[in-house]
Order: sequence, then structure tokens, then C-alpha cells
Amino acid sequence: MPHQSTFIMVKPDGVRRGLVGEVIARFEAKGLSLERMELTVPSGEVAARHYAEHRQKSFYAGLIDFITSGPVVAMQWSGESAVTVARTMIGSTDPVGAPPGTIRGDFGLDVQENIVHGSDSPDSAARELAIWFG
Ligand code: D4T
Repeated sequence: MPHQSTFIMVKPDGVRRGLVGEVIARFEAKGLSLERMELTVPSGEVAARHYAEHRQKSFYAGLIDFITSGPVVAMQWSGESAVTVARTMIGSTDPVGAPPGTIRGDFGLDVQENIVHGSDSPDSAARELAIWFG
């Protein structure tokens, strides 16, 4: 099983709702290691780089407005299969269909305001960690 690093972000809705501690506690309890963490209001440039693959999508403009609407908590977590493990714990993109026990399944109902982001592959993790942490 590969040791991996992944990029996790508590989105503005998660910060506004006071779910930062809940998200961190879940990853800590699972056994992943917190390597870096920063509370920051993303610039339009960082948001555009992060969501570049969605530039042509109908929800893109709203997504950029949302992600830059307030502070997020940007984090690097590491551990065995950290990318897959974190995605499994976060749950599917639309919280309506995310199973109970996942973060989105337990705390969300809105596909845009879905609380937390996690990298979808090791390559995405490397790209996103470079965008957010340089
Ligand atoms: P992120 O990247 O935020 O962890 O989400 P996912 O990996 O689970 O989902 P994604 O890349 O397909 O979508 C990125 C981001 O866009 C928002 N979104 C998505 C939205 O606002 N409306 C939509 O219809 C969809 C499909 C939610 C996550």
C-alpha cells in the first residue's frame, strides 16, 4: 500500500458552519497525519488554477464565487493510500447521495456547498499541493 500525500480543503461553508474541527478529528482518528494547514481566503487566481478542469462547466462561475467567498482551511494530509482513504471518507460529490458515515453524507445537502474537497488522484494531489502551498 503506497504512502501518499493528499490535498484537503474545508470549503467556505464548512468554515462558516464550524465544521473544521469535525473534519480534522475524522482524519486524525482514521490515522492520517496532518502535514500542513493554512486558513486563507483564496484569491481568484488560486481558485481558477484549482478548478481549471471545470472552466467550461455551467457551474464554474458560481463555484469560483463560492470558493472565494470566505476563508477555507487548506491542508496536506499523508498516510497509507491517503488519496483514496480521504475520498472515501468525504463521500460522493452530491451530498444527497453520499452515504451516512461520510463527511458529505453526514453534514450536507448541497452539491456546491459540499463542505470539503479532497484530491481525486496522486497526480491531482501533487498539482493542488503546489497551487496552495507553493
Ligand atoms: P471537489 O473537487 O470539490 O472535491 O469535488 P469532487 O471532486 O467531489 O467533484 P467535482 O470535481 O466533479 O466537482 C468540483 C466541485 O464543483 C462543485 N459542483 C459540482 C457544483 O457546484 N455543481 C455541480 O453540478 C457539480 C457536479 C462541487 C465540487
